[in-house]
Amino acid sequence: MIVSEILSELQEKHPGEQEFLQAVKEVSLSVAPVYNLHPEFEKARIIERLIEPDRILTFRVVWEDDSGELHVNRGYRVQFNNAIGPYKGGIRFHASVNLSILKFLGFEQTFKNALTTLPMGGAKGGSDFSTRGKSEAEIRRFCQAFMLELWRNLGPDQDIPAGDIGVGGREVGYMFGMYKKLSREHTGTFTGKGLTFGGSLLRPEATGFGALYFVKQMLLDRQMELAGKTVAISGFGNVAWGAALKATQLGAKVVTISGPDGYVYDADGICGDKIDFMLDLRATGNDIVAPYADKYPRAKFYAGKKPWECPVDIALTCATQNELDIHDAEMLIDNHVKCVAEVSNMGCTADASEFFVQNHILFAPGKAVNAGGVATSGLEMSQNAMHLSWSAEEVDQRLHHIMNSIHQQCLEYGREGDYINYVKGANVAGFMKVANAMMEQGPI
Ligand code: 2IT
Repeated sequence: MIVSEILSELQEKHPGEQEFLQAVKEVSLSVAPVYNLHPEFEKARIIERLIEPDRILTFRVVWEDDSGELHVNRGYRVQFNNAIGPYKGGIRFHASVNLSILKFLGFEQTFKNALTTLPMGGAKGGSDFSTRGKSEAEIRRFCQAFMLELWRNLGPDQDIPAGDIGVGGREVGYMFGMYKKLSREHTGTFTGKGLTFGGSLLRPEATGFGALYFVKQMLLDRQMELAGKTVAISGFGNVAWGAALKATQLGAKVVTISGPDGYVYDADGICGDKIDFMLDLRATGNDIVAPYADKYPRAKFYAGKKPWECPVDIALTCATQNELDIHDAEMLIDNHVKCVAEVSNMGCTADASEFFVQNHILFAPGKAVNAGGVATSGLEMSQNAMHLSWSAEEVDQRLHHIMNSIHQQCLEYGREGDYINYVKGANVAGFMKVANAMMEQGPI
């Protein structure tokens, strides 16, 4: 494989798909050395097949607002690769959603799911619909309209969606309800469901919890402890909440959260009822974090700024893609950051993540760090298939085990002398599993 050729062809075919190109570039640069040791991969055109999704569904979603006006949005499902299991991945509702973003997410999901050790292929879906400022009834009507079109392409062994940005338990509930009605089956076709209808204990917390188990393991490998460390978190949604909760439980001090409006710094630590308050903030639907500083006046709100300017031991991106750039990376390093982990998918820009690796900063990519979310979705699928539910302890134990196994895979494939290159480790480990499955199944 000649990476530059792959990329220039892709660039020519899909010139506007910056996020997708960024994700493909990172993975292909990591895997090129191993790929080139396997002439059979080249012959089977594995990389060319991997960067072309199995299929892309796009559809019109028409919904009525509370004043009787009709609106038209675009819905998508990118079924990226099902070599190792049925399509699995979240649904994102956000004004920024486009094909480039969903292709990057579906591509990343394919390798992430391979790392979980569970049999799940990669997919992603969503719409350029934003729940911000919408009424409950409008959100419900949108979810139902979205499902009316998509449902035929889903199934417990075909494609199993879940939540992502803008899609939480409420939206999954409405979509699953419509799916169930149309298919006349009550199966595990969605994950992140409510606990009364097949949801798994701990799924809401799982991405954040898993991320902290992973970070703890990264630090341990360098003879450091999580307890006593200061942590900057971005975002204040479901993932940030789980990360703040587990970081606090493990003895670290979370000092920031952020929103599109800026960030708050709380020197006392964001713990106890302040973590619960994150959920209240989110529930307002206003997408602003500033009210935290009104409620807790010892905290300070910095309008229009990102939390990466704060001196902290650990930085965790928990909001969205490319939210930490080279300038932020330089500031973090100048402030002697000890560990940076992407909890959001592709949280760092390409130059920022390269900069961390070049400077031998302890740094890990989203597909390893945040895989606990989809892993626990996999555990929800298992429980649904067996028609039973596990205790929170059982799910937590399995999640912990899976995160340690992902860390182990990163060590195995990412060791570069004394340094662990987690980007390379995660990419190569995930790639090898998918590539070998594709080889065994023939050129389809
Ligand atoms: O990015 C992700 O891994 C998710 N949004 C979760 C996907 C899932 O199927 O649980």
